[in-house]
Amino acid sequence: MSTDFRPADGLLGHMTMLRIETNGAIVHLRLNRPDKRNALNDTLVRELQTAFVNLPKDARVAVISGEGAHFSAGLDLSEVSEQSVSDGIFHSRKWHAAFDLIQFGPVPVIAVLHGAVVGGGLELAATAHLRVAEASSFYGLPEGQRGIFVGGSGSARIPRLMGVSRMTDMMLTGRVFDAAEGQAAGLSNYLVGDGEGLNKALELARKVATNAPLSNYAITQALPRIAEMAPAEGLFVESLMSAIAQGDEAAKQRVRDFLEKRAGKVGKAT
Ligand code: 1HE
Repeated sequence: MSTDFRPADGLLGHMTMLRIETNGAIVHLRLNRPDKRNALNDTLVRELQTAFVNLPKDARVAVISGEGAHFSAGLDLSEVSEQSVSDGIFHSRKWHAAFDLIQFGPVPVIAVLHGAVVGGGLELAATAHLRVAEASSFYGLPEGQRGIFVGGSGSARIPRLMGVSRMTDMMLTGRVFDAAEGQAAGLSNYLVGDGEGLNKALELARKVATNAPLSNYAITQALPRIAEMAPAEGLFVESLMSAIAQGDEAAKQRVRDFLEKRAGKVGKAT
């Protein structure tokens, strides 16, 4: 991690299971429970929710990674073994609320994956807008073997990455995908060597942070919603979103910059 990052101020600096650091436009949130393989207990899920509600005003991109040898071992099984049915519903709904704030929060989110990306850990990874996987990553959905079901929005988000058929295979048979299989299946956007994930994510974060904030917002908020709509409705929303984005002064300036030869060309370094 670059030394340019410093501990977050205020509330974000006082989490118990999340270590949060900032560097200008980039906020880095680290799941910090390596002794339990970053298993997601109530506190950690609540801290993620609190963090995304309270991101610094100048944040433009968030990066999520895991401390230790694994991204996350998923649901903390010690907290759910004696739950009643209604406890289970409310527990799942808390995850939904927290994870929705990540996917539909104010900034694009990049997840850095390594080691186990399992169960709820994969559900968390699926909330991110981009995923960078290190070679050590492996993906599993052991809910079938544990006698449970996904409860952290995985049934809605994971099939949109890899398809219902692959997810069904993982859940029914306990099939584990390695990093290369995960990349081929659509679970990651970038596959890098071990120890290279954070630098790659930060490189991407710096690029994403240079886009006009309203464009980034349209990409992360409008795009997935339009993809769920019937084409006629989607195209109508698209026309509104594109007009809103174009109308922003930041967009006008960027178009002028290109027309007056001050902006980079596609595929060429600026
Ligand atoms: C845990 C958990 C956990 C580890 N809940 N405590 N998730 C799973 O079924 C995955 C279960 N975990 C594993 O398969 C392995 O731990 C790993 C492959 C991720 C890592 O193996 P390893 O050898 O590095 O670690 P370990 O020795 O298994 O675990 C270290 C400690 O973490 C140990 O505790 P300790 O007190 O004995 O040191 C483990 O008990 C603890 N630990 N994973 C609780 N998940 C909203 S619905 C979502 C549904 C799901 O996520 S289901 C999938 C649950």
